[in-house]
Amino acid sequence: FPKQQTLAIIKPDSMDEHREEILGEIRAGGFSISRLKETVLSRDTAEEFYREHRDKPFYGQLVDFMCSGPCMLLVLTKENAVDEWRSMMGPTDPGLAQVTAPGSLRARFALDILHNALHGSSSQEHAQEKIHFLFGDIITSDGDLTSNGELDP
Ligand code: YYY
Ligand code: MG
Repeated sequence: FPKQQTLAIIKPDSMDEHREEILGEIRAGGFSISRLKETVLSRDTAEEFYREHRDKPFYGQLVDFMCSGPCMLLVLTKENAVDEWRSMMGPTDPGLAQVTAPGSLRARFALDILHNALHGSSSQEHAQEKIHFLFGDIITSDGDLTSNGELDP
């Protein structure tokens, strides 16, 4: 597999108790952390980020939750990063994760289907779009990140 980037977010429910352990797992999983930013998402940013879900019944709660406290935004680089990170996270619903992927990060750390610890892009197209949206970076055809000129935090 070629090197790929994916967007990961440590969501507000995991920031206090599990952030360090999650970062350790990310490194142990062979990902390099190409960008990292701790931030409180504005309501506008959270709404836009999850706009594909705007017609779902959980959209309002999801947006409220995502701007309820600090998040950690990460660009992860690895071969096959999109699928590898989704599989490390496990299913959206931690109840299902505990049954089908007991070692996964959501099985270990998520509280419920809404407060589910982590985000990961579901495709390379989504990853590119969301990385550009949140970091202003462009991914070149060889998989490298081209910065918009801002220094890494
Ligand atoms: O990609 P992933 O995060 O695993 O799930 P999505 O189906 O894209 O939903 C995005 C986000 O919405 C999910 O992480 C939690 C929340 N959510 C929810 O609160 N209730 C649901 N029934 C489905 C999703
Ligand atoms: Mg999704």
